[in-house]
Amino acid sequence: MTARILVVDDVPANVKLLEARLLAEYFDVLTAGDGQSALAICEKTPVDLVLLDIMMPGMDGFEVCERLKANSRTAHIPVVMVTALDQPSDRVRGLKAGADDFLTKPVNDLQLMSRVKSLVRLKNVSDELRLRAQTAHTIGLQDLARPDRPDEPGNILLVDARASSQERLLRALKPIADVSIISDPQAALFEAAESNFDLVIVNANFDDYDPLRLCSQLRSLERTRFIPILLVTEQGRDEMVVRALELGVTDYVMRPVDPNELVARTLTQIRRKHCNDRLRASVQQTIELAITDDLTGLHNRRYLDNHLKLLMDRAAARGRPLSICITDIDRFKHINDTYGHDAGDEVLREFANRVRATVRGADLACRFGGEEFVIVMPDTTPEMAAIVAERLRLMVESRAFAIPQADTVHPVTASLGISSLRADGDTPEALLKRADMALYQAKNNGRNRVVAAAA
Ligand code: GH3
Ligand code: MG
Repeated sequence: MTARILVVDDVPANVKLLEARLLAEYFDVLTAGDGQSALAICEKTPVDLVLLDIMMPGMDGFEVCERLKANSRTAHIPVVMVTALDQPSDRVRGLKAGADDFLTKPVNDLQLMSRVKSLVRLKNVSDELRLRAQTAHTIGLQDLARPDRPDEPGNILLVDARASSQERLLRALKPIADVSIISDPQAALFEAAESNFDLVIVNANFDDYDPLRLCSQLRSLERTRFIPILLVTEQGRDEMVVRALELGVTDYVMRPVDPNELVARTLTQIRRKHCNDRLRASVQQTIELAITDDLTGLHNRRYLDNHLKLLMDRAAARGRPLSICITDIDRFKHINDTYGHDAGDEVLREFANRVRATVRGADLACRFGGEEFVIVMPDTTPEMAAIVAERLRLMVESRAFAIPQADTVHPVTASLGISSLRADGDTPEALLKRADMALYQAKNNGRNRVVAAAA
């Protein structure tokens, strides 16, 4: 993981110390000795994380944080406030100023690295989302270009053996999330796999159960491996924390738990989970958009070009038949000319619906171009294909198409050409070409008919 981290502190020795540790982990480090220059750096350079001291002459850390969060160009940069242990009120102020997390002086390595890595991971996914939103906006896909949504409340599973600590943690978490509580770790694993949690908090307080066992099981199950895990553990159990982080536990808090710290870390993990979920959904959506025809919702030509070869190879390998049908609406130009382009679009949509209603689930229906559609039918002989094509022809002819723009209906017919896979070697281009020639025949023979290519 590489990231650019800005260390802000007015005491040069403190800056040097943090800088050295971060450099040792191969982070890229920038430094600032006061609030003004920190703000200037964040404006000018891409920064992935700010480690911010509170007590500084002139502008203090709270104000720097508030200003960063108020500026749309820097609001997305995570801020970690470096606070003194004996000043719990600083954390409340820090949260109000928009801080994402806290580090306590003197800063220990484990804390430093887990906080930094956790927030840099969050920044990476949210950056990717912002980038995609930008691209989507540029190419006019408003649906994908939604700006960052406000934080949605999270769903937390709290695994905790003791009623007293359950109570205490619940009090801190209730204002920011829906919390389910389970005391038995095995039951918790099932619950996590069954429901949709954004975070599992594991309190390491079981009498004779190793909490890391649950963490590792959560990491290995398909249904739970993307859920962040926050471990709550005893002060001084550093070796357990190190093992937990190695296992893929996302973050930790030490007992006695400071509610503000718990809230900050919980919010970070929930945000990251939501960002990740949206990222995965957006990848899925992008794929669907790339292979779908906008107007009709059928697959588009790009998809057919890629998929037809696969279907043909599979049929050939199994010695199964495969047929395709190209269909073209008759005198479609006339519909456009009479009722307008929008009415034409409406007819295309309805035509696609009738195609969809005719074919089986295993068939592949695509919009090939303007008013031309292709249906690929695996496991279908030429005779069967002729029956399907005839059924579609009738479906189109039998019921006139609604033209809402002119408040009328219009009779529509289509011509269809079919061709079938040759056993002695065939290509998608040749198969399509034969169906296209048959379609041309159907048009020549008077339209509104099915013609099969010669075998
Ligand atoms: P034929 O029976 O010989 O197929 O005659 P036709 O009028 O259907 O064929 P032609 O190729 O002459 O015209 C097709 C028209 O389809 C021309 C084009 O403007 C129109 N078209 C292509 N794509 C779209 C579309 O997405 N929406 C609309 N409304 N019209 C389209
Ligand atoms: Mg036509």
